[in-house]
Amino acid sequence: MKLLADFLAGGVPALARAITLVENGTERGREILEAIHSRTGRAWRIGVTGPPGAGKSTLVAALTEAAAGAGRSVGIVAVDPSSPFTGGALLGDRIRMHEAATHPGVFIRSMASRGELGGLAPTTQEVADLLDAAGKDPVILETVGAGQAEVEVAQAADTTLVVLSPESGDAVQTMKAGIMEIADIYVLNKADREGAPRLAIEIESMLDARPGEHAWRPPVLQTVANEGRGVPELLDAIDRHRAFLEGSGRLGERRRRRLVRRIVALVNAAITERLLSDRVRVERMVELVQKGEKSPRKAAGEILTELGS
Ligand SMILES: Nc1nc2c(ncn2[C@@H]2O[C@H](COP(=O)(O)OP(=O)(O)O)[C@@H](O)[C@H]2O)c(=O)[nH]1
Ligand SMILES: [Mg+2]
Repeated sequence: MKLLADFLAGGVPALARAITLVENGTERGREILEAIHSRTGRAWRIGVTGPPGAGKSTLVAALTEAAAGAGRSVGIVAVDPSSPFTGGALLGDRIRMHEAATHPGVFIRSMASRGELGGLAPTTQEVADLLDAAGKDPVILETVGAGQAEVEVAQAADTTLVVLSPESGDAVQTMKAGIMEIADIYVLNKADREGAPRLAIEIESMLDARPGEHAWRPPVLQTVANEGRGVPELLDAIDRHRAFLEGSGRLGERRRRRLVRRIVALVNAAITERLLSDRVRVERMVELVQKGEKSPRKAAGEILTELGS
């Protein structure tokens, strides 16, 4: 395939095209994913999540500037309908993103979020695979924090940054269930605004109160993303987290868990798709359940068996 050859030769248009094919769920997209899979796993995947307006996109642009300035080739997947990467933002933000994007080697792709949850689109990890195989490192995944999306981005990342700002409100409120477990690094952005030190103290005390043993204590960093302040320290912290995961053998375990989730999710999606395309089978079972001939669980079990045969 010419496209594949161009992709492997490092062609930027070929990368963009391959991403589109994968996003659209095409057969050629799947072929490309098969062909490049053995080349994935080299990029460090950084997840960036947090409430809207905390400064995630600005921070991603600043991180990209710094990494690209150090000669690295950065890939960005922004899963956010309101992302400045796609437009829909203030002019100043767009300019900043475009500056980040003009570094040679930087590749930015925006993706629509899935449904009202703002969650990661199912193909996000595949797009990250393409960027990884194309030699991008790091690959940064930005998603707007909306419950499930935070957890999903953490599951797709090697290092997860939870970005908060003094405006995100009371830390205790922000730290809703689950988020304490996903942050590898806390970034308190907008440290130029009032309330950042207090937020830092709140998060530190929450970390103190974590039950159980923890080999990694997430650092709590303060940044002013639009001025690049605190960004070198953040890059250092990401490197330290990487060294921790690699040195302790946890990286392999983390990536294995990621694959388990990915494969289970793909199986789920495939089953759902088959069921939706075979409503008659489902309707038949529903009738039997309604007549009291089977329980819903029994019906589900039989459908599964039929699908597998
Ligand atoms: N004062 C201040 N404003 C910032 C900072 N970082 C980002 N902003 C501004 O906050 C707004 C939201 O930033 P954005 O990156 O789009 O947030 P996101 O929704 O989390 O991606 C924009 O107007 C940014 O220019 C910061 O450190 N300090
Ligand atoms: Mg954003």
